Amino acid sequence: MSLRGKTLDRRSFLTKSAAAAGTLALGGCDGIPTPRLDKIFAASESLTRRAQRLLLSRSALAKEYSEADISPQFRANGTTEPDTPEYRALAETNFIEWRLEVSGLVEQPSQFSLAGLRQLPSRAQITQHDCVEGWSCIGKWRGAQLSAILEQVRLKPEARYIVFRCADALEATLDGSGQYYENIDLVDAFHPQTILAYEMNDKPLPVAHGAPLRLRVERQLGYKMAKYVMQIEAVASFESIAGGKGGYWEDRGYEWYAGI
Ligand SMILES: Nc1nc2c(c(=O)[nH]1)N[C@H]1C(S)=C(S)[C@@H](COP(=O)(O)O)O[C@H]1N2
Ligand SMILES: [Mo]
Repeated sequence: MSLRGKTLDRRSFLTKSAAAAGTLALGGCDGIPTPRLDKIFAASESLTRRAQRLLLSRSALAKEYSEADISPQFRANGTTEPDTPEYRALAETNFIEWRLEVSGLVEQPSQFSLAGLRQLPSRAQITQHDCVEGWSCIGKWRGAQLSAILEQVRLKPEARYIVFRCADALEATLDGSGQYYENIDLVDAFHPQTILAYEMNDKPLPVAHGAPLRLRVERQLGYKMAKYVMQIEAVASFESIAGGKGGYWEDRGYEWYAGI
């Protein structure tokens, strides 16, 4: 599918330009640097060229590996077992009752069972997962292409981001802002390697890795890859969601565009 007409959030390529210009160091858990936007604007004449290059690079495929490269042990990180009664009940019955809810700026809000997702166009890919904490593992993922889901529910023209809401909270808060969530723009949403994975290494996705469904967005760091996805929402802006920065870790200082 063509990327023409898909909106690209300006922040994302400013951040990328900053990274390309070497003004942005990769953030760890603390002390996340902010890109020097003033310097980037000063270099605005080269922005168009950079933007074009970035769009091209963002439609490129992430490197794929062979079966022999698959890590014997794939580390699990963050939540490894959501502890709500709702999630436990779903897991106990093998997620038969689980439904992915797709809502927001779509013509046809829908619910998908796992069996329903398995009928959509799928993709399998062996990729390297890089966590911002400094470890990497190679795994094989199979799942429904997010583009197929979005084509089925039909995005409204105002939709610019796809938000993923997860079953787990990493931090106990009264207002729900400790709930894990993420979002990506439409360039990533329609990228062929962006899948909602229900299998890992040819087996049903284990609970530790996000059962029954987790996002794979292979051009970015691990924290973008929401596990335990319960709900997908198409939005025009993510400013009013939780801390307003686009995801659980973004609200705590990480970059919204975590390109690798
Ligand atoms: N729902 C949810 N998704 C999540 C996390 C989490 O804690 N909760 N952790 C993120 C981080 S930081 C990483 S590195 C990967 C880890 O995926 P893995 O457990 O399959 O290695 O999941 C990401 N997605
Ligand atoms: Mo991570």
